[in-house]
Amino acid sequence: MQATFPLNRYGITALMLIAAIAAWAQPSEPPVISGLDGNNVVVGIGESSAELDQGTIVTLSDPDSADFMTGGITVNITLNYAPDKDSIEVISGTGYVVTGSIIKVGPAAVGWFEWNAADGQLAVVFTGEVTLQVAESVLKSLRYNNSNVLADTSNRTMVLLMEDGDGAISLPQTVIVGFAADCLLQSGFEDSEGC
Ligand SMILES: [Ca+2]
Repeated sequence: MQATFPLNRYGITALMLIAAIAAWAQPSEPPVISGLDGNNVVVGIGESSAELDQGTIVTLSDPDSADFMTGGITVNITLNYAPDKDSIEVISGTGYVVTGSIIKVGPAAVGWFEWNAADGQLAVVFTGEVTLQVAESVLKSLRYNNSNVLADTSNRTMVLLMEDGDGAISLPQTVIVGFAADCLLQSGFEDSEGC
């Protein structure tokens, strides 16, 4: 006797329902960021800021998230954070513009960012549809600022995470920011950072 699964009037079997629920519950694959982790960034002499993306240009991929809506990026300064001097911001880039703290694609606001000085954290939140290309441009544009470079030239460590809006988080990307002004403080000192 052949085993049969009960069919309802829509022809949906219990197994089909289980498969559909399993597919729905399948966790998202995390976004993958390349070209950022391990960067050694140097704020030049006479400069007060630097982009976190240096050398190999940062790239972003995600096998299953198309719009990054409700996702975002955080960057935490985890070592030598100077609350009264340090900040990180998003500047305008390819495919989007920043107006104040709002990220716009054309006339549409697709996200915002905020620097939290108490925690030393930049939060970028995507509230609308953000393509892979625009999200990648935002990663490229991230900029560290220092309001008094000579006051504290300790290397800053910062850690970036990206969430894809579907519940998956990238691997942490660590960037070190140093200061060429260190060269001025170390007479005759010369190193690979361009002193
Ligand atoms: Ca994903």
